[in-house]
Amino acid sequence: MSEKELHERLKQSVIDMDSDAATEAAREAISLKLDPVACIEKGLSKGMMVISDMFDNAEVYVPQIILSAEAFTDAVDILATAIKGEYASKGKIIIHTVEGDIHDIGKNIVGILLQANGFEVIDLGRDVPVADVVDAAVEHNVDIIAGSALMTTTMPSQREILSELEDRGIRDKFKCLFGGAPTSREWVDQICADGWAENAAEAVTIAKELC
Ligand code: B12
Repeated sequence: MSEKELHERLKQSVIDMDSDAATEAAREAISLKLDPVACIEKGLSKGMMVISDMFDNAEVYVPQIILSAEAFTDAVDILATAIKGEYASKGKIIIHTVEGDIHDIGKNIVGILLQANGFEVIDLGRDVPVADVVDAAVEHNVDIIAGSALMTTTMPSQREILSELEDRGIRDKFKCLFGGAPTSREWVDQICADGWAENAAEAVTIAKELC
């Protein structure tokens, strides 16, 4: 089976909400020594995009999305074991999904790619209160605070993180890198964050610049 065919199978497994097919294709990709990052980006993520569009058009609903997300995550768990990070750490990053927001698929991809590119990544999970994000940044003495927001209603939490840093007098100790579908370069400029990226590959480039 060619690399392209396997990417297509991974994509289709997410669209079909079929966790068994996703894990089987992921295992096959590993045994064929295919690039795991390409499998995520050109296979699974493309499938998630199709499902996202179907969700936006009310062609599928929350229960189906959850099944697609499970298929996606199960396959990523297998592929991630084959992603090798560089030995020397390029910097320390905490990553999280902002308070009030439980969407974590994009955040997880960004975290995996950052790790694969030599960053030490501490994942705080999803729906993380602003104060906990700042506490963790201080405790782990990180270089970058990375935050994901998937809803227009939760984007303001990114601004609150910056306010919390200002209030504690530690804004200059951390670079803040934000992302998520409703965010934009204009948004991070408006709230005076340090970086924004549209996707996981770009997030790695910006993180390198910020460090
Ligand atoms: C999957 C999904 C879900 C799943 C989440 C599963 C999970 N574990 O994440 C479930 C079903 C649980 C869900 C629940 C809800 N959802 Co939802 N969901 C989606 C959906 C269809 C896809 C999101 C996704 O995973 N995309 C795929 C990933 C790969 O893309 P991504 O997240 O954008 O990430 C990429 C980039 O943005 C970037 N990036 C992401 N994070 C970061 C971070 C950094 C630091 C950087 C640099 C870059 C970066 O890189 C990533 C990789 O390339 C979107 C629709 C859409 N068009 O986005 C709606 C959507 C986000 N959901 C929506 C809503 C309303 C909800 C619910 C409130 C529904 C409900 N009534 O219960 C709840 C939310 C509850 C809560 N408190 O959070 C709305 C939000 C509307 C708004 N206000 O903005 C959307 C837009 C759908 C819609 N059109 O209405 N959802």
